[in-house]
Formats: sequence, structure tokens, C-alpha cells
Amino acid sequence: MSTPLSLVAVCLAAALAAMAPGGALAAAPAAQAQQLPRIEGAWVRATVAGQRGTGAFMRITAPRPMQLVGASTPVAGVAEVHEMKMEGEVMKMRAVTHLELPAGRAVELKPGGYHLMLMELNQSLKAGATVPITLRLRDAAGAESRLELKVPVAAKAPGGGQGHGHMDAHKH
Ligand SMILES: [Cu+2]
Repeated sequence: MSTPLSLVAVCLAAALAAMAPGGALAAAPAAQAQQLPRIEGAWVRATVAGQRGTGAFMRITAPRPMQLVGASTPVAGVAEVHEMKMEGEVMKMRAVTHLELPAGRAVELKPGGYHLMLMELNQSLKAGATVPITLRLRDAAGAESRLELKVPVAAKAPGGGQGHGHMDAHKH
């Protein structure tokens, strides 16, 4: 495992379990962290001046059944999980309450499909910059955890989906 950069897992579930009476669910934070999803090929689409919204994309592989239930980032007032769908001839997008992450199967957030929608941007996002994004996840038992990412800003998908997809923001 070599993620030199920035894949910091913060486990709410462990904290919650620790507070639970009886502590039957208590587990070491490290053990919990290993059960969080693997993120590959993450990027945020760069914006132009005045643009208030953009999308964030990545491939998410959960080691156990989970749901992506939300996201947040300091650069946007609102971050939502969106899906895009053809309605008749028109491509429409809408917020979804959760996105299923089956165990061991990569779920792709990509242009034209599911994505994280970042709205009410408070700054423009230039290619080469890095944006912190926190994913909120829920497991089958209802325990929530958070996964903190540092996601590179790019004009288009990095590497055309090739390569091993680590989150090295500064590889060109
Ligand atoms: Cu959207």
C-alpha cells in the first residue's frame, strides 16, 4: 500500500461505537479505516471565473456494502450526490439521497453519470489546485463514517482512466 499523499480516513463509526454503552461494537480505528472505500482517479472539474457549480468524479470501491450518503467541501456551500439521466431527449440531473456501494465492485462517478455536485462555490477552481472533499458513508448496520480526500482540480479526467489511479495530484 503506497498512498504517500492525502488519503486520510477519519472514522466516525469508531467514535460512535466507543460512546455506545457496552462497547460491543468498539473496534480499533485502524481496523475500521481499512474497511473504508478505496478511491481512485478522483478529480474536480476546473471552473472559469464566475462559475458557481462544478462536478467531482472518482471511482469508489467499498470493501463491504456501504452507501455514499453525502459530501462536503470548504470550497462549496453545497455538495450533493447527483445522478444524470436521459429524460426523453434531455439529460437531467438530480440529487439522490444515497448511492449504493456494493462490496468489492467499483462504482464510477463520472461526467454524464453519478457525480458529486459542488454548488455555491466560494472561489474559482484552477487546474493544478487541490480541493479537500469529505465523503459521508453509511454501512449496512447504519454506522456512519467519513473519508477525507484531497482531490486534484483538472480540466478533464486525468489519464483517460488508465494507470493505477492513485491520487497523486501532481502527476502530469
Ligand atoms: Cu449535478
